[in-house]
Amino acid sequence: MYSKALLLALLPTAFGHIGLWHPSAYDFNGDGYTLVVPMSGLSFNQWWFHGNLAKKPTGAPMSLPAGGSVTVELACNKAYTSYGNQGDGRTACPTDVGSYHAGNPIDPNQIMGCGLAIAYKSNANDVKQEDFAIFSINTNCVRDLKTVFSVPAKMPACPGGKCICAWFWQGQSSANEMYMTGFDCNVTGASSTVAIGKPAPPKYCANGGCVTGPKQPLYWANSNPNVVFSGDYYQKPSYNSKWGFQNGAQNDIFSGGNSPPVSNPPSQQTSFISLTTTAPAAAATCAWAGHCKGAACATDNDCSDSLICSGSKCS
Ligand SMILES: [Cu+2]
Repeated sequence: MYSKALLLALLPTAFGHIGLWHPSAYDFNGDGYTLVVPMSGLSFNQWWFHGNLAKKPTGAPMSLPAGGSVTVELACNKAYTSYGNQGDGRTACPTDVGSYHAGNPIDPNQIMGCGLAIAYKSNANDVKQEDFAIFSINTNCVRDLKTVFSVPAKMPACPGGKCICAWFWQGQSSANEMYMTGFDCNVTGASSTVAIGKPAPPKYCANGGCVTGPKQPLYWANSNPNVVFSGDYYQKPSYNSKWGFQNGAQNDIFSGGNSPPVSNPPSQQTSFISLTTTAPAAAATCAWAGHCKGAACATDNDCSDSLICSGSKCS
């Protein structure tokens, strides 16, 4: 007679789709399968973060090293990841090639790519659809359990050491459906302070007219889509050149970003403001910007280098 535990062990592992597995993910501690279920025809609250906003991660945010790369685990069941005990360490779904939605055997032409998006907010409940910008693409996704994403070198630091990220995918050989796994993330080793620009919705552009610069993820097949899908099987939303996405780090996402304001050192501002003259700032260049030949001055000390103050102007 089988014990209950043995009976459970004999039940087949559920699969059929793919999700991202990491302790930083929303619903990482669920049943090991529901997280991978595709989404189609759902209301916004049902599909956004896969409906898992309340199922907070228990792990630390995933580290995204600026200028480096991050390796994530994609699998049809948590059991096949390094967090389970049924995997081979390589294969995203050892028991079901159909989970890749790319034919059997896998047809490279049906591999649609997948992407990682980031929102510079620390609370997932505050993130809106237009906040997410795709910062990395792997056009050879989904094929492997361990999938590498390059991180743009110019990614700025996250507010309070935490951002909100999400993985997005869809298959070719499947119904019209999308996948989204939300997770906490953090950019490490940031050196730039230029923000990502305002992301725009992507467009199908196999015949030209691609959206350049920062782009939102592809939201479709559910309520609140942000892209126009023709309905053509071969024009499905995809994370590749057909929709304007290049493989690797998305280094063009900083256009339109907000640069920190450039200000002169206080000492220079003070000396300029103290002047009563209305002479315009000199256009000439010298070692001390704003104090070059022709600039307004009160004493020789207001002028750059060897220039002297003559007639209230550096000369
Ligand atoms: Cu599926």
